[in-house]
Amino acid sequence: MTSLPIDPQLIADQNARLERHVRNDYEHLGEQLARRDVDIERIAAQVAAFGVAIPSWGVGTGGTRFARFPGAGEPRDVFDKLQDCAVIHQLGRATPTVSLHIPWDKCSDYSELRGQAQAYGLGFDAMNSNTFSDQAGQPHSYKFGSLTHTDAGTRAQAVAHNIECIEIGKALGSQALTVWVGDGSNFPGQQHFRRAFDRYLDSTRQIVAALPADWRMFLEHKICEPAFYSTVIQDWGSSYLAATALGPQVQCLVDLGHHAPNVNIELIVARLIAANKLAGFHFNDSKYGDDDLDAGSVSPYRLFLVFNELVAAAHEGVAGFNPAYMLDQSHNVTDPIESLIDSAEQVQRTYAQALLVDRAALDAAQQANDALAATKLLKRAFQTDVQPLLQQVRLRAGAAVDPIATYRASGYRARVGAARPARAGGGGGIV
Ligand SMILES: [Mn+2]
Repeated sequence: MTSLPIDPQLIADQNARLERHVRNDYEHLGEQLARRDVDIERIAAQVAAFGVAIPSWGVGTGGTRFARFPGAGEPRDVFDKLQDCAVIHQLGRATPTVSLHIPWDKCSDYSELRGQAQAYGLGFDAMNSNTFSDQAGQPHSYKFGSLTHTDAGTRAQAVAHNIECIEIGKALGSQALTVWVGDGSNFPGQQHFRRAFDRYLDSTRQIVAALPADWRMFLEHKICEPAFYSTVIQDWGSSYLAATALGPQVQCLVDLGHHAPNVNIELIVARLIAANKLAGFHFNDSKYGDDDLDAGSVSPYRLFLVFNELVAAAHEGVAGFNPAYMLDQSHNVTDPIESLIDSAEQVQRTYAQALLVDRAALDAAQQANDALAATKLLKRAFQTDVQPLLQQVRLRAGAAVDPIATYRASGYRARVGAARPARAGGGGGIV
């Protein structure tokens, strides 16, 4: 029996001081929404059922290509990471699953890991493979690619690694594999574009053949980095072509940071929904490129417009619509636990706001070509302060009304700082 990492009595004590305010604010918001013919209890039930996965690598301090500045109590292995994820879920109740990365999260006993997760009330989301860096002792290097490498032995090694990720995922109860490759080129002429894509399809076909019938495979595209001239799965078009060639179990994952500047991401989302090829999301935010900043920290309205498409698809009952939601961020200057609690709340908040869009009125405005009325309907939903609703949902679930304040009051970081001695060294690199 594993006890939860934060004392439930502390949460109860902290909540008791705020409970009356939450009740009053929630009642007031309920009255406001009722005037818009919105039932606050219906929204609260949908928000309570919403979850976004935590990436295991997100609970460690991130870094840039220049340096990494580790914090106290960094997780040392996957069990430490799971404990940090349990803190995030206990306080926020918005993150019921963890997404693992192999080989970073390899361990000797996956049934023990699964049992530990269950004790925390956590499950496992998509598995993530790594063929963008070399591991000690591997026979072939990924310096010039993995699934698309010109050398057949290197491709076979990358395929075998992805199949190993599926096997580990099966032991943990996961049902999806996310494949992102750093393959590409740094010089014009370095790579034969069409042949590299064909090799990608040949390799990924072998991975798809190893997928259990109830699994999905998520293809994650990225415009650049680590290859800076071209990447093999560069954009949603390449991703869609591959997913279409690979069959119904394969879909396209949208990482918000993996697009060219000013790309209309919500339009891509709509296209993928229409084609029944939307796998899900890696939520984060950015100012310049793949910055991996906290979700909604720079462009909350863009995040809202993405959720507007998702809520519209669910509202219209689009067949097969079942996106997976995950955060994918690099926390360089904050306590990763605080960033992840706050980002999960931001995603939850944005979902709630998108649920407030008056769909019938929007349909009518679109039909009548009333552009101003249509855009104001979106703004009205986005500008609604749903904080009392989020607080009420957490209060009812036994989570913290103010999760960051309760986390700071718990002393958790200092506790794990003492229990997890800092490791020496630590080079640069994006985590
Ligand atoms: Mn990603």
